[in-house]
Amino acid sequence: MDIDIVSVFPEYFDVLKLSLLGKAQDNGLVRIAAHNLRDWTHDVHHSVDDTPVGGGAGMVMKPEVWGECLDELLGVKPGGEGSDDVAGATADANDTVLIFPNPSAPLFTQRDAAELSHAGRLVFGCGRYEGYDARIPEYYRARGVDVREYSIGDYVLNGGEVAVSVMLEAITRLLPGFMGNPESIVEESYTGGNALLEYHQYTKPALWRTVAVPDILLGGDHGKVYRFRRDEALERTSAIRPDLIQALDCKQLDKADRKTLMALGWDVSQAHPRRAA
Ligand code: 6GU
Repeated sequence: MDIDIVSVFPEYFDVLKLSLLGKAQDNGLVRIAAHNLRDWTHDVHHSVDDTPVGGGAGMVMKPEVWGECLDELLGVKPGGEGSDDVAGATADANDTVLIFPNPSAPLFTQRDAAELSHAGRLVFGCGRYEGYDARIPEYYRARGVDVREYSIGDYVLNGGEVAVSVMLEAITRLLPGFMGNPESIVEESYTGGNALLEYHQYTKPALWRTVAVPDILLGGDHGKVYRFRRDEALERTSAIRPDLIQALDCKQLDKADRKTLMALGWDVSQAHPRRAA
């Protein structure tokens, strides 16, 4: 997978050389290049932003600089002012996705990470300040580029750099050959259609200070261990993320799942669980 990141702080992405993502680059599984947006400016101040049209606080990233940068990275031939040339997208653009982190966009989920792990090339554009001119994604979308905007959660960051790091980690760990143990991906929270939070994990010793591992996990009865963990996952999800319980497909729940959910106050007689009256 080829990854390009555009930012006014490209050094921010030096950390991607560490850990598993660093190893994946050494192995040739991914190639990551971080570019400085200011390299595409022409003025002495290397300015990338300007005041918002219509007024308001802060600064907005200018479309011209992003345009020159993205035309080059995506191989899009610029269509000038009033141009109706919309056939400029690159030949290999069909496996390229252009992604802008944006706190006002739809939430980035595991489903998006899984889908994007199949792309051949990802180009991330990090906004700073109050955001970027809305015509940038609009323009490239109109030229046939697959453009996405995502938020990583309901809180505000100073720029897209951290959000890009988060999305990149979620996407690249799903690449075949990235993880030492691919099974650990299958069992995780949010994988598959019926997502639950994970059950608690323990290692040895069975008694640490005052706190013991639950007896069932030490008994060696795999059926009982499965049920214990499944019930714990249902209980924790019900308490912490009831929205995930409401999204479950009741048809995919077994009898014991239903019994546990009913005991937790859920009505499981319809397509999806609802709070029992
Ligand atoms: Cl993608 N960008 C910024 N600046 N803040 C955020 C975000 C993105 N997602 C959540 N907060």
